[in-house]
Amino acid sequence: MTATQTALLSVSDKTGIVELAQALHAQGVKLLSTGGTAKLLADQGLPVTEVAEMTGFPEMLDGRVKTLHPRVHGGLLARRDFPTHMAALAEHHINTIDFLVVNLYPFEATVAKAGCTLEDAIENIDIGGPAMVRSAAKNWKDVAVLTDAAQYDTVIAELKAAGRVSDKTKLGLSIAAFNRISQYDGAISDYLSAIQIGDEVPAGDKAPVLDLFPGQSNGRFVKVQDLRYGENSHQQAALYRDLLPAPGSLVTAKQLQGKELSYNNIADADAAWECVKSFDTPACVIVKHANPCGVAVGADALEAYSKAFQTDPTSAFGGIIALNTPLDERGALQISKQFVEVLMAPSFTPAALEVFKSKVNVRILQIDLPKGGASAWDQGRNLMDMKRIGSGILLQTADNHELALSDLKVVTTKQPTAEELNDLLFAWKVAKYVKSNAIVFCKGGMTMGVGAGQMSRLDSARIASIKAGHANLSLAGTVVASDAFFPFRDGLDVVVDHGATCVIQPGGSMRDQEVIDAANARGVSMVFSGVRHFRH
Ligand code: 93A
Repeated sequence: MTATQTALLSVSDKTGIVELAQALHAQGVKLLSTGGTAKLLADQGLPVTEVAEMTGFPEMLDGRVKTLHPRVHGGLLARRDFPTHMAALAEHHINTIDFLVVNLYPFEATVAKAGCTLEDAIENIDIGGPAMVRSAAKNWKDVAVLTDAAQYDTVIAELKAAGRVSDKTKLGLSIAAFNRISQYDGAISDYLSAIQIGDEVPAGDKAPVLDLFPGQSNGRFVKVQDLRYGENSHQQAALYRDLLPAPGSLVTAKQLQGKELSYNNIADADAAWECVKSFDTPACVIVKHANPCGVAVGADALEAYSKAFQTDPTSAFGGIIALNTPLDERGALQISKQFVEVLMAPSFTPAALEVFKSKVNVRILQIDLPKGGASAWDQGRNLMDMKRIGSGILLQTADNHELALSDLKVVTTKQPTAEELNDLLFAWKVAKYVKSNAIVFCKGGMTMGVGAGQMSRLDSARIASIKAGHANLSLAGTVVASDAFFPFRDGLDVVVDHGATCVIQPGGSMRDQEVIDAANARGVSMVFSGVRHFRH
């Protein structure tokens, strides 16, 4: 080692600090330290200079200002290879600091304790510690920054062996330091955010906060509950919600009766709720296995439900039913005729709840709609969508595109009628929530046949037609929505063979002209939406 090196030690958790200081001292490193740490080291007979003595400034404001001084930050931040930096240090009588050993005020442990007051929490927000850690971590080539007792041995071993700490280790220490600071700041922001919404961040490791997308306002999740199992009984599962859930989202639901929700219940309920809340008028969505098997609008809950049920009574058995409108006794009596797993609505009349009282297994959820109705729907939406893949995660912004009448481009000679246009927009809304390939027949504000999740669009079209047949519904004069373009005319031919008179699809295929010609030849109208709604 050439010039004398200096270490600044300032730790709340004093584990291993004496041994580290002894080892540094044995290597000829000068020791600088803050009040409590300095006292402990001095008590062990180590020669240590207090930071206050070095800066010529006492610790003040009950310790809030201890190390926030240019003598400290100058010593940490100066680049040893920049003559101007070194000259500035010399001019101001500042010595370099080569090792920084800091662990922070125990904010996380403090707020995890029962009865922690806001005052306690605030006093445990470390300011000077993270500031020094950031300075040192930024200047990692010249400063080894230790933020965890588990790092002490490696640094000492390298120092003993080579008289210096390797660049690789110093960079690793810098990364660990920035990770620690971002965790620490995340914990503070979670705690304060939770206070602001009058909620409590559940304490300790029982409810860890997951910080999946640091820096994103909706990237932090708190555990709501463990679930009995996942999609299948051999899988473990838990529900987490956004730290600040959007109004009108499923996780804000109040369960009024029924058994605990299962993993699949929650996934299906979410699909149904997201779809139903996109309608401005009374609507009902029935979901099975993540797909709508019946969707309808109507004058009230009874009418919307009755129409939605008609689409596919077989699949609706054991379904998840979502309404965006209050449920009264008449609607409840009708719904109670079928086996229902989960029933959701913004409100229930007492008489409606009475209907289900004896059906103790029916899970009833009350969920407020986002204020401002479907037009304010974005309030209740996820900004980020995610899918786990092998050793990775796919992230995308959510599919929140909404189609307006003015977006439609009629591509056929025949124009859609006003009634067909209404149904087109309805069908398009539904298709967005149907797994790809999605083909949705609709008429009069209700689904008449839903083909979902097939690997070929042609099969989805066939299945939708078959299902309509099973439900004794006539597809004559229906409109059809296709979530993505028809790659060939065959899909169009199938839906027209079954009676469709008007089709909406994104367009954009190499063979658009072939499909347009087919529509013209068959005397139906077709519009392009210009957007695709794959959902996998
Ligand atoms: O109150 S602070 O935010 N202000 C400071 O200037 C400061 N400098 C170091 N907290 C500060 N620290 C923290 O003090 C360190 O991060 C460490 O956790 C603790 C060590 O204090 P002591 O050596 O007096 O026990």
